[in-house]
Amino acid sequence: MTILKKIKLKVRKIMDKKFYITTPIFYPNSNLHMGHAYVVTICDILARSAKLQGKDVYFLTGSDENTGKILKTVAERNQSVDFYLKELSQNFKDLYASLDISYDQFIQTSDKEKHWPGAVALWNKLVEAGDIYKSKYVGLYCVGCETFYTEKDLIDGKCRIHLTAPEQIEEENYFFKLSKYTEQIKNKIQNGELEIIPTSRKNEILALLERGLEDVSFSRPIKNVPHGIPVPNDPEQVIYVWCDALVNYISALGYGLEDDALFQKFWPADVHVIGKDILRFHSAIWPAMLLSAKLALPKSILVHGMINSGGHKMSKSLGNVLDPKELILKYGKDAVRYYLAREVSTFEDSDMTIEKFKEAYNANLANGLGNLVSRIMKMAEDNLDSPIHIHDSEADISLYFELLNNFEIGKACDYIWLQIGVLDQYIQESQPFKVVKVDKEVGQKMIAGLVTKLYFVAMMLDSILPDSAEKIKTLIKKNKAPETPLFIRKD
Ligand code: ME8
Repeated sequence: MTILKKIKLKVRKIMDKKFYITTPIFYPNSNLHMGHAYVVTICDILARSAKLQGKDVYFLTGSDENTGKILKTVAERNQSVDFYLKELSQNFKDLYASLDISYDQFIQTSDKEKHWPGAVALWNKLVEAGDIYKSKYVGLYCVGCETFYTEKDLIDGKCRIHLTAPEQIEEENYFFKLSKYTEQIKNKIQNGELEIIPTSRKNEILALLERGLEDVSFSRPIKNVPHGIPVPNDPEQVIYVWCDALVNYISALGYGLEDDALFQKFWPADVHVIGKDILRFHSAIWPAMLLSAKLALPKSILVHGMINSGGHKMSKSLGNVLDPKELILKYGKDAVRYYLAREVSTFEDSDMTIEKFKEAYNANLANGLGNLVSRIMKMAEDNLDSPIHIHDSEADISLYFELLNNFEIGKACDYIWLQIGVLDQYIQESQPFKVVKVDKEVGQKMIAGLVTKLYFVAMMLDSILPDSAEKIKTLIKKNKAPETPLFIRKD
């Protein structure tokens, strides 16, 4: 790519006044675990940060409901699909509320009014482009992944993710001409029009494109997924759940509906945030669908690292699934947000255990941030005559925002905790609490300076720990020390 083009892409990113960010839409086969809490939390941090930088933000999340795998669960529970989905989506929303997730819309793909017209409209576009044809699919299908596999995708004949043997199926399906778009997608990823972050994931998808893409089966017989979206003009078939799920990113904005103002305003997405497990769907199948329908491609795809627990992938059978709700109850929402933002690597896989969580909580929240707030505000309450008035414009936190604009969430947190360390050290070395006793004016100046810097820390924390940031700002406004520490040490 030429330097000029690179600069143009960067300028496009900075100048754009709108910011559209999405999470994956989750399967509603059980409650969300820590991995799901992770992706919604990092999206929330990026959404809040964009808003604080004056962007018009739209933050989408939701659930992927036209999947065959919930049929087993509802049969076991003797419930209807609708009843089950209602209960589960409410659980999702409760978790979001308990983590202060500032989403704008929770899309459910079972929503016949909101989502189905978009899925049908897009399908019709693929047909119009001549990219849908009927053929026989003979092969393997893993219901857990809702994915068609070949023998070479398996380990010992089993799906790598679910460790079960996929079903052998023989079906007459509609296929999508994915192969036709291989070169175009490769070019767009290579020249940065579709940015895949980090580079290791970009290289992984480029290697896949280099080997070439095969056409994919894009529908299933209705008897397998009776609650799926019917294929237009063929009542025997439903749209393959991944085709329907990916469309959520535009149907939520009104694509296919009369009122598509949100679509006109926010598409293309600035960033789809996903885990590496669904990279191929987002950086090969989704761009191909958009190219076929002559729609703009998302600007970037951020592929985050996965959370393992005790060295293993979280799984119910291993009993190592971490429930975010339990940690929120015991430690508070900001403690969980802190851990996910800073202690989990943004791009690499990380291991999470309760022991690690407690250690980080005590060291960096109870001792680090919490202690600093108590120390500074105690000095301020005891020695300042009135609250300090600070204007947001006095702060220079552009470096912090730059890190977040580059999706470096962990580094952005390190930057804040570096400032916390500097303030701690200053108090220790300069001892303003002693100075103020011998020279009131100089001591007061030092304390006012500390309060101002603490305010800047709170401004940065706005996107990461919104609740704590608000508490710190209120204490500063009232010139009061907290009655109880912001984070109480846990043994
Ligand atoms: O794949 N660590 O839904 P899903 C970190 N419905 N993140 C994790 C994680 C872990 N251990 N486990 C899951 C689906 N995630 C489809 C998506 S999108 C059009 C359709 C996160 O419920 C991660 O972001 O299996 C992963 O990509 C996503 O949850 C998968 O959620």
